[in-house]
Order: sequence, then C-alpha cells, then structure tokens
Amino acid sequence: MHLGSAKENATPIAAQKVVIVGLGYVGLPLAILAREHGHAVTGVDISERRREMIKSAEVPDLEDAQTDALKKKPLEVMSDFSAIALADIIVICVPTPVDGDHNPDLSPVIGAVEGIAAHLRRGQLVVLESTVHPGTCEEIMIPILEKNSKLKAGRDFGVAHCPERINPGDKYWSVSRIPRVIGAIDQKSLARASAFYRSILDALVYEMGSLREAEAVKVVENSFRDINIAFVNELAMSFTKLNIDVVHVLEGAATKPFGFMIHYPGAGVGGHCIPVDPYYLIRYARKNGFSHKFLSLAREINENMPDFTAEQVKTALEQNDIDLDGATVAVLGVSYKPNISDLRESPSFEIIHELKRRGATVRIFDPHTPEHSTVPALEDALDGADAAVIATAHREFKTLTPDVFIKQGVSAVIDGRNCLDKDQFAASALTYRGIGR
Ligand code: SAJ
Repeated sequence: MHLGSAKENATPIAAQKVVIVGLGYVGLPLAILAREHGHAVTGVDISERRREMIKSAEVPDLEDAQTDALKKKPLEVMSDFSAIALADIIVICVPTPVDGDHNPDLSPVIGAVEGIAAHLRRGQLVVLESTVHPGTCEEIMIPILEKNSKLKAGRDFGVAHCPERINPGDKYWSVSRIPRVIGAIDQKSLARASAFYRSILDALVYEMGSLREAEAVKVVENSFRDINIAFVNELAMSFTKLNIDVVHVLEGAATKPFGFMIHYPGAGVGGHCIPVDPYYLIRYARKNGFSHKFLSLAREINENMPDFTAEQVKTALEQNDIDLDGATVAVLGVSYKPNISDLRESPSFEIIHELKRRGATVRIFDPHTPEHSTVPALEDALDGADAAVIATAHREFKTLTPDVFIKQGVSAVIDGRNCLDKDQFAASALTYRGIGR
C-alpha cells in the first residue's frame, strides 16, 4: 500500500513558465510566490474587475508584502487562455461553490479546463488546486482535457492535484509556509508537481498515492472542522438550557494535553470552505451508494445556528418586556470571519433573515464591508435600537463595553461570537446572552 511520503530533499527544478488560471484569494498569492522564486508567471482571470484590481495593486485582503510585490512588478494578467500554449505548468485555482441546494457547482472548474484544453500541448503539466470531491480529476477534468486536445493524459501531458489551503486573514500561515499534499496521475507527474511546489514553498510537500487520495484530504480536513464546530454548537444549545457556560467547559477540557482539540460555538459557520466542502463529499458518496449521516447532521446543526441566535434575541428582549416583532435590532458584522471583508456563505445574512422573519427592523454595520452596511457608523446602528447582535468578532467590536450600548438605549446584547467580556456585560444593566453562555 502506498504510504504518503514526505521527501524533504527538494529536487531542483529549472525556471518554469507557469500560467495560473483564477487569480482569487488562492491563485493570486500563488502567482506572486511562484514569481518570487524565479518562475515566469502569467495569470488568467475572466473577471475584468479582478484584472484591474491586480494591475493597480489594489486587492482587498492581500498581505502587505504581496501588495508590495505587485506594486514593484505588475503581474501579467490576461482574460483569455492563449498564454496556455506557452506554459510548462498550468495551475487551476478557480472557485468551487455549492448552489442553493448545497449541490457542488463545478462549472468554474469545467470552464477553466475547457479553456486550457483548447491550447494544451504535449509535455505540459496541469495542476488542479481547487477543492473538489474525490474523482473529479479522473471523471471530469481529464476526460475534457483529452477529448478537446486529442492528447492522452499521462502519456502526453501530466496531471496532479494539490488542494489549496489558504487561510484568509491569517498573517502567520501564509501560502509559502503551509504544508501541501499532492496526488498525481503517475509518478512522473507527481515528481514534477512536487519539484515545482518544493521550489516555491518553505513547507512540507507530502506525496499521496493517487489523485483521489489528494482530493479526499481536503474535504476530510474541512469536514473534520465542520463536525467539531457542530459538536460545540450542539453543546452550546444544550448548556443554554442547563445554565452552564460552554466556553468555560471547553477551555477546561482543553487543559487535557492529548485527545482534545478545542473549537468554539458561534452564530453560524461561513466561508468558502467549511460549510461547502462537506457537501462535496456527502453528494459524491451518495452518488456512489453511501450516505454520510454524521456529516449531514453536522451541517444541519451548523446551519441552524442563525435561527438559534435569532431566538436568543427574542428571549433576551422578552426579559425586558419587548417583543422582537416590531423591535429594532443592530446586527454588527457581515464578514464570515473577523477582520476581513469576505462575505461568502456568511451566517450574518441568515441571522438578518431570521430576525426579519420574526418581525424585527434590522440595521447592519460592518466596518470591513461598508457597502453591505445600512448605516455609516456604529452609533447609527445602536441609536435607539432595542438589541444588538455581534455576528462577526471584528477587532472593532471585541473591545466594546456596556456603556456604549446603554447610552444609545440598547437593552439586550447577543454576543454571537462570545467575543465580549461576559462578566462585564452580565454585571451591567444590559441583558447579555452569548452562544452557550
Ligand atoms: N467557526 C466557528 N467555530 C470555530 C471555528 C470557526 O464557529 O471554532 C466559524 C467561523 O466563525 C467561520 C467559519 O466557521 O464563520 C469558518 O471559519 P474558519 O476559521 O474555518 O475559516 P475559513 O473558512 O477561512 O477556514 C480556513 C480553512 N482553510 C482551508 O480550507 C485551506 C480551514 O481548513 C482552516 O482550518 C481554517 O481556515 C483555520 O484554521 O483558520
């Protein structure tokens, strides 16, 4: 049985002509990193707005060093796939969302693969970084590449999968230092892809036994996170009834140095990875005769947290003889995680929907996404509001004190990210509710 190998010795590789298809939060950092390590890099992105942002080096949520690199030397960015013909290595970094019914949407991947296939030539290596379900490379990507190029995968061109592991907003785990796994169609492609990634990363490049194994790694690591969040979210709902502070309990459990990994309850699970990737596995396994009951239940629990949060607002206001129906509620935070402007799958939208469904008037304020705020400042959001909900633990909200709310007439604060000083708020005139505390 093939065991993943973690060869440390980086085999040297000559400068490659690299074309990166998709210059979002995954492709752009990779393009900048590859260029820094001596490769000739061209980017392809179908979005004119994205191309313009890159050309003017004004890309949100990019690290300062990456922005500086773009300012120092603009990245060549194209709208069409003609550059593919001159490439040695082609890396696909396009989104893999799910649709409204949580069905995987591989159309961006298929679009990119079709564009590549039209210019594919012998000797090239195609690497897919987008998160996909096991089987995507063999059952979807390779057939399109072969059919449209009349070339044979393996024999005429290489194929590898190196799932992306970008962690938006994480200053420490930058793209250059995150370990990566790689699976490939054959040894030659594996060696070539490993040599490329080892030439640009200061991190482990771990070789898997197949494309399928590499595809499975990513959905497994993110499903792991989703089920663990669901576990603590269920505890939070249970402990609310039992009058136990779940955060204290989890922090107590985390003193155990082995066999426990803390996660935190909250108002919901957003982002481009955690709420999405489990569905890639759930749907593909179901197509192949297996039902992931546990993964599906974890999704159900996490997707229910916005509703639970709205219920917390309702019961907190009732303690002040205020009916949520007809009340004004300030929702603070729209981004799916702190201190960035990324809104994808953000639970904040569901929280707003659940509050409105219960008859509330909702004001929205997020300093990181002003375009999604309905008021220009925090004071405007709080002024005369009956309740406030912390939906995203932005740095601007974590330091708020009770008086900020009290002086604006707010009577209840629901801390959807358990990020406020609970003792301080509990001791104030406000009705304070956290998630599970
Ligand atoms: N969340 C919780 N409780 C937790 C952790 C997260 O409710 O204990 C919520 C967050 O509020 C957010 C969502 O889950 O709405 C996702 O948070 P995240 O910290 O997992 O952030 P992501 O979506 O950027 O996840 C990325 C992932 N990276 C990749 O897929 C390459 C994930 O694998 C990482 O574990 C995660 O960053 C990380 O560790 O920060």
